[in-house]
Amino acid sequence: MNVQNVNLEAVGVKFEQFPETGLPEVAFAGRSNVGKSSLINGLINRKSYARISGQPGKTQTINFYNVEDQLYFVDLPGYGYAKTSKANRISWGKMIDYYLNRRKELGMILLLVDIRHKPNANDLQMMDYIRGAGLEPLVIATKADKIKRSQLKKHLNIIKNTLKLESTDQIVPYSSMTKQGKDEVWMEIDGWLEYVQNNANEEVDE
Ligand SMILES: Nc1nc2c(ncn2[C@@H]2O[C@H](COP(=O)(O)OP(=O)(O)OP(=O)(O)O)[C@@H](O)[C@H]2O)c(=O)[nH]1
Ligand SMILES: [Mg+2]
Repeated sequence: MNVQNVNLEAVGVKFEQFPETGLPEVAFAGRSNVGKSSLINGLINRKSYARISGQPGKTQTINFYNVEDQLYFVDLPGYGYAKTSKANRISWGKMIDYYLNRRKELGMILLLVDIRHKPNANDLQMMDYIRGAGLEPLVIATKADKIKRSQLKKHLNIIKNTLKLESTDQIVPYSSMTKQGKDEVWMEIDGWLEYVQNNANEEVDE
């Protein structure tokens, strides 16, 4: 999709605050600082529409971005931020649980992991939450500019094995610096969106 128009339309921490949109949603999940907001900015051709910061734990609400009135990108708050309070962790869990399990619009989820590191217990738990909600994520290995090309395969395999992905599941290496992987991510989103839109039309026809 060639994106020109994007709007941050709603920010929510509670189920009642999630907007009623009727449009399909792609959610972005991953550890604090992994690059969720940067990926969103890359996909929508903006430098800093979704807030980015050197401070982990920047995005603490669920942010809904209307993309071309076709779909929403949903920036989920990151997890695994050590300095967060216990109360914060509990409310994070509640919010994510609500979102993943009750949000009818949610159709596709991107799970971001840092290409340099083996996914940790928090990532595995997120994977369980996602699969528990009946979804299989598209895994994005972020900060691909930080490793040598010759190391790429090795890193992707570690991620694949740790997250127990099927051999047919693909991982997309992405860099917000070089925009490597951007077209591939859009191809996946566009393919899914087309499928969702066709199915919606069929239901109306019947
Ligand atoms: N080198 C490099 N740095 C990146 C990349 N993506 C993000 N960063 C940097 O990593 C830091 C965190 O990026 P964010 O996009 O804010 O991460 P986030 O996942 O939204 O973080 P939270 O909102 O805290 O959950 C920033 O300093 C970014 O500039 C990348 O692909 N390559
Ligand atoms: Mg963020």
